[in-house]
Amino acid sequence: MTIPRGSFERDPAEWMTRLEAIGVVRDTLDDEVALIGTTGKIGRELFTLGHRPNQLYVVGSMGCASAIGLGIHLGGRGSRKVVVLDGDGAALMKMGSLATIGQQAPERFVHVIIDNEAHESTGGQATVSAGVDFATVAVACGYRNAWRVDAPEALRAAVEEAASTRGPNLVHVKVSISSSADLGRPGLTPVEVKDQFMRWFAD
Ligand SMILES: Cc1ncc(C[n+]2csc(CCOP(=O)(O)OP(=O)(O)O)c2C)c(N)n1
Repeated sequence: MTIPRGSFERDPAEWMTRLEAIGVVRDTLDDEVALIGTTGKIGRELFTLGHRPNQLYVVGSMGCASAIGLGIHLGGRGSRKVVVLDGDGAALMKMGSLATIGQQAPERFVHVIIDNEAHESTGGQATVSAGVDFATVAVACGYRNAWRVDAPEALRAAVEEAASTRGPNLVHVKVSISSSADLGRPGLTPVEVKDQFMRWFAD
C-alpha cells in the first residue's frame, strides 16, 4: 500500500481560504480536464472564478460529486482527466464512494477534498473531519497516491503531480472557514451546465 505524502504543518489560523484553494487547483490544471464541483459553495465559488464548459456543478446531491466524477471517467472514451472538488462534509456523507473509486481504479482521476472541518455552506456546523485522515482512508481503499497539504504552494505541487501520475489519486487540503457574503450562484441552469459539459466532453 502506498504511504500518503505530506502533513498539516500550519496553524489553522494560517490556512488559506476555500476560494484560494479552488483557484490554485483550477489554475494548476488546463481546461482539457473535467472539473466537478461538489454541492454548496465549492461549486458556487468555482463558477465565480469563471465558468468554462469543462466545469460541472453538482447542485443538491451532496456527497455525489466523486461518484459522478467516476461515472464521467468510466464513460469517457478518450484520455480526459477528471478532477473532483469535494467538501469534507460531502466526502464524509458518501465515504463509501472512496472504496468504489479504489476498486474501479480510474487512472486519470484526482479527488481533491477541500476541508474546512465544517458544513460552511449551510451555516458552519462542525463535521468530524478534524479526526479523519482522508489520505490514509484513500490509500486503504486502493487509491494509488494521496497527499496532505495546507499551503498554496504545496497544493499546487500535489495537484500537478496527482494529475500527471497514474491514479486514482487524492489530495486532502485544509482551508479556513470563510466565504464572501455576496457569493453568486451559477447563472446557467443545472440542465444548461450539464448539456454544455456533455457536449464539451464528447468532443
Ligand atoms: C443529502 C443532503 N443533505 C444536506 C444538504 C444541504 N447541504 C448543501 S451543501 C451542505 C454542506 C456541505 O459541506 P461540505 O461538503 O463540508 O462543504 P462546505 O460547505 O464546508 O464547503 C449541506 C449540508 C444537501 N444538499 N443534500
